[in-house]
Amino acid sequence: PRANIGVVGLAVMGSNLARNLASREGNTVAVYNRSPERTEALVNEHSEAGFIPATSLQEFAASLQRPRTAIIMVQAGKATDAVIDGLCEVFEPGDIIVDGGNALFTDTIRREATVRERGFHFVGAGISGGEEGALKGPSIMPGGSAESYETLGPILKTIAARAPEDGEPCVTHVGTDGAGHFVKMIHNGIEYADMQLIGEAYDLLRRVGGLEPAQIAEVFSEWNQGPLSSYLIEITAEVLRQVDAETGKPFVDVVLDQAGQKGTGTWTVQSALSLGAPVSGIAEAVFARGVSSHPEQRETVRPTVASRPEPQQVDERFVEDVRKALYASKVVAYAQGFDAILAGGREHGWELNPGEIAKIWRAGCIIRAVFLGRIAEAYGRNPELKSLLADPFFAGEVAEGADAWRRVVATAALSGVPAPAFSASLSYYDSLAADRLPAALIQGQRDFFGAHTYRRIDREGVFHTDWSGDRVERRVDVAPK
Ligand code: NBP
Repeated sequence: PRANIGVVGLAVMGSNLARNLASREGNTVAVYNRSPERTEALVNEHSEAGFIPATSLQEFAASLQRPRTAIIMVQAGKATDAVIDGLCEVFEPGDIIVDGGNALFTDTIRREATVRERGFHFVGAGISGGEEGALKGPSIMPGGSAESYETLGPILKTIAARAPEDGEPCVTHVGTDGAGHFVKMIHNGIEYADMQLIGEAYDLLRRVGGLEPAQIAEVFSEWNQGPLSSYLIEITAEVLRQVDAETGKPFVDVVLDQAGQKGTGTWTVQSALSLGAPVSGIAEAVFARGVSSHPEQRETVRPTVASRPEPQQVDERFVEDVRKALYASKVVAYAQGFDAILAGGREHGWELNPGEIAKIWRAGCIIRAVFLGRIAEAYGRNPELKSLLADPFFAGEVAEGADAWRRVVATAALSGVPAPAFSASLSYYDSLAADRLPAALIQGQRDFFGAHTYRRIDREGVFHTDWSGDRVERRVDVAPK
């Protein structure tokens, strides 16, 4: 056996990952795909890679050094289970099976338990960065046992993206069983929020600020030089600069305004809801895609809206205001995302390190940004941080932009331009900052209709007012669930 690593599943992601692995010194890569044509095509097109092709899983297993380490890159779901079963037939105890697909983390928890029973290591690894990342260097979020990471970690370090700040590879052992796929899922949720916030900034600059797409592209390119510098801002400028060859119109004006999704944003929000983690920025981003993709509903409602407001008059300050609103809302989205990560860790018994997670997102993945280095620093300063918004650096940044943020949200509302993620993020910030919340009134309502009881600000204990009788307050012993 000559290969130190194998890849099963040679569609675009698996092929690119295999080529990436083969291009790094010290790796010899075994490759296998259910349909042999894909294997042949890869090996023929990339003879320089020195792949060891296999036409059966037996042959694949025989070509791997022990402990055998194989990365599965097949369609998430049933295909993954089928390949895991197949590998368990031909591997031996102690070997390492890695799922690099986009699995739901609860599936990974289940698979890890089953595979471990059979004596193998199972690692669910979130891999971000799309096709190009797989080929040139992704951000990798492996879960699984610490023991398997001793073998797998050094191999993954050879292919991971490297952070521009310090050259560190963007991979770390995230936590046990499903931790890697969980963190990858939240990454995708944050990506939804980031994209929505950028979309709202564009919409406001255009519809209120009166700028054309090409001008907005310039604005984004300029923003990309500062603290907002990120892959998503960079590609936004590219997309806005694009002109449709057929019509000569801006590309954004010829694309149907119905956003697609593959479901990872929905998973993030569902999981966060179960964890009691309020990820309103991410949720609004998922909802906004949902609203956009029901044209029949939009077409029914649009004519019923009698008068739509004129865009507010804005001055030259507006562009900078939007930048600050975008930045502050982004801080909130990440604060919420990291809260969800930590809540998941508590729920599932993972010792997640938020600073390390921020670090491995600095390159390779879609949300890569200068900003993530700042988040890593914040958790480095205080690993027990209760919210990113409480970190002195981010608190200062958001406070500095707060007036602009408020002007932008108010301007959007008065202009009739939807800005769900901007406004939800601002409300979240104001909620955390408020001296008192109307939750007190809600407790009163709950006690009124359901005798759900409440606590007082001035005394220990649990209380209930007899709303339907004498309206006298009584202390009760146990709060009902
Ligand atoms: P696909 O998701 O299109 O899956 C195609 C691969 O699955 C082929 O190799 C196919 O083999 C194999 N396969 C299927 Br389908 N059913 C199988 C079965 N029952 N047994 C064995 N193999 C089976 O490939 P992809 O687009 O390269 O994505 C691979 C994974 O990476 C997915 O989980 C995807 O969600 C994830 N992904 C991640 C990113 C990212 O940015 N991180 C991007 C895109 C995809 P065949 O050739 O014999 O049909």
